[in-house]
Amino acid sequence: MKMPFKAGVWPIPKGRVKLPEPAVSDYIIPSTATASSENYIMAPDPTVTVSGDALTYSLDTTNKKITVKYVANKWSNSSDYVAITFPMDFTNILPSDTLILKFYAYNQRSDSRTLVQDGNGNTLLDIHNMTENVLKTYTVPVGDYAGTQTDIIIKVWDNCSSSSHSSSSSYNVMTVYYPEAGVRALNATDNDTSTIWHPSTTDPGKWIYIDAGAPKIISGVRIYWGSNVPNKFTVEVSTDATNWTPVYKQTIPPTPNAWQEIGFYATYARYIRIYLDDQGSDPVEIGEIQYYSSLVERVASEHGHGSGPEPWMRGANVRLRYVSKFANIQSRISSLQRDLQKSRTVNVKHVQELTGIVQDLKELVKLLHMS
Ligand SMILES: [Ca+2]
Repeated sequence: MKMPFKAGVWPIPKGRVKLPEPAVSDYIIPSTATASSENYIMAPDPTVTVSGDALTYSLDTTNKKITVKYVANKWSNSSDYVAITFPMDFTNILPSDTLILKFYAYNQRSDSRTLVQDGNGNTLLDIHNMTENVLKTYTVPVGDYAGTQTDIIIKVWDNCSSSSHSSSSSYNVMTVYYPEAGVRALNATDNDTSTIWHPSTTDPGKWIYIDAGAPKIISGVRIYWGSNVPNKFTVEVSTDATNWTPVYKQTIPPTPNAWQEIGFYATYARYIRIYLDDQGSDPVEIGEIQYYSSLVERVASEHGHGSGPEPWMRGANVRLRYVSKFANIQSRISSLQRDLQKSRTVNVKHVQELTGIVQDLKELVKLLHMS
């Protein structure tokens, strides 16, 4: 049984670097994730109805979006809105699944409102004054609807009652994208432990990987497991998302609904994959994946590489370049010895060189014993 990494326990094999145990704040949330399957469902085409005459819409079934617009020189009141009804089929979703809603507000009025309801009139989201000119994504738990069908209704309003709208013929109010329900890999990198990625089946060999954005020296990963945890899993790293090297294996189930921190020898990688060797009886649930790199880079930087880490590659193992800074110590000592034998006197240059060698040796010893 392989136990999780504990700082100070592992010896340091030649050419490998052990780094200080990270604090929670040292972990980095990756911006993207990719998985072996993303079993989500896209909403079918909606029916759209207009209440009042201050708003109109265009339905784009190819790009899966609806654009709601103001009508020139009209103003609305509370009964003027566009209602977009998506007949959602949640038959195959799991209790942990979510509904993902996306909106883009263009020239949005400050008194606007967007309401999301289920088929029974229960409110799922009620957004006022949505941020303009930014794609906004909202995630709503829909586990209560698992195994059922229900409408998801999105109502776009303008509550303006006293002033006229733009004098241009019309301008965009709001683009509403078709909702998606189920699980996406990005659920594992949204900084919310309650939104979860899980594989579509319990077959062995399902996986999810995160992207650190660029190759970095990485020495740890932090996983938030949901209710269903694997019997066996492997953490792997890669620089190209094609060739994977295992850095950690576990053959006992981790604790459900909890973070697990896993440390490994510093390695040069961009992608970190959680490979599920044995899921057990239910699809494994992963709430978040974060990686540990910043302190590694800081250590490298503190040892003469201010521009960032520059690793030597030896397979998946890493030899930091700052080790090479000390590689010529032996030849410097030999050179100093030869010089001293030749001159038979000790001058300031000799003392300076000797001091420099001792300084570098001290630094090297400190680095190798770091824990
Ligand atoms: Ca999440």
